[in-house]
Amino acid sequence: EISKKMIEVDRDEPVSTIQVSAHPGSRILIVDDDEALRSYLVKSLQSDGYIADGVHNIDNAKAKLYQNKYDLITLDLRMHPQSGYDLFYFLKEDPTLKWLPLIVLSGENDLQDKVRCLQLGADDYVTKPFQYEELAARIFSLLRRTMIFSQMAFRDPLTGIFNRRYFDNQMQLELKRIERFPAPISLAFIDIDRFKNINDTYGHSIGDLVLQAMAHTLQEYVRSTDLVARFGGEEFVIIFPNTTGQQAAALIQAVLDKIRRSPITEHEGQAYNITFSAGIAQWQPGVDVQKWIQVADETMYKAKEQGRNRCLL
Ligand code: GH3
Ligand code: MG
Ligand code: MG
Ligand code: MG
Repeated sequence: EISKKMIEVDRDEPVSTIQVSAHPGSRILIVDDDEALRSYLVKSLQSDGYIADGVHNIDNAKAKLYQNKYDLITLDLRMHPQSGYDLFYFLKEDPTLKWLPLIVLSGENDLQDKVRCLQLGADDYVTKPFQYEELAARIFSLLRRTMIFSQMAFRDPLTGIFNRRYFDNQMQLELKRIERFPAPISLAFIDIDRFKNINDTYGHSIGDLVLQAMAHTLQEYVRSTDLVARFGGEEFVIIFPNTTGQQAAALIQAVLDKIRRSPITEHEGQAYNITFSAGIAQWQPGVDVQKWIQVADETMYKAKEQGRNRCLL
């Protein structure tokens, strides 16, 4: 979430007291071989509300990037004996890290480096020495731009939940994570029953309200670590990390029980009821993303065939 407190600058205020609010909880990786600078940045960013990690070489940076999901990275170009460019190329070649917001910190105010970095996909370039306030402000601004962009690119405009594109990305990332840290993970594929009837009977805009309410209800039931996305028209998917198929099925069954009991939404005094059919698939070793989705989808179709209004594992 974007912090509402924006930068308040009084013209007569000394620079050291300018308040730049952080995007609380954003995770930042500082890659710099200068120990003093690195720990100063980590400490300052942490006290501004960020989660900040510092590493002194490229191998440690790669390890960190696989362990955690970062929102931004600052990269020192001159690291001995390595060149920051090596990590730069690595980031740009990995599809899951390619768009990670990147600020280059360089010891040299070198025109060629600046142009090269920005052309290769750096989002910003700061020359050492710099004031912490300037870097903090650039980090703030870059995170804000990234958040606005990802809201547009990865959210479904009707329901506000994640879209298919984000879901596909996350599925890839989750499988990568599972390879390193094995744990159960499950997927739910949910399709509203006879949704066409809702549109045909009450109109498309009531259909839209139902979809919004459905997204809201799913979101309400899952944990914050679960990911709800709109897969297509009246189809929703949920990724359940650290969850067995049985556990995911129990949760979806609870949602189904709830919407059987009470209307999904009300509008101008009229209540609307729906049911859905769901298929759950726990991931199995050797199964790729496409196959995993296919298994959940086929299970959902079985639920339809068996009379709808049910959840199958
Ligand atoms: P089943 O139980 O077999 O799933 O039947 P169904 O009617 O739900 O399935 P079908 O796939 O035939 O119909 C889905 C309908 O969802 C058709 C389409 O018009 C409607 N739909 C898709 N996206 C939207 C949307 O954004 N808003 C509204 N109101 N309707 C949508
Ligand atoms: Mg250096
Ligand atoms: Mg459908
Ligand atoms: Mg349907």
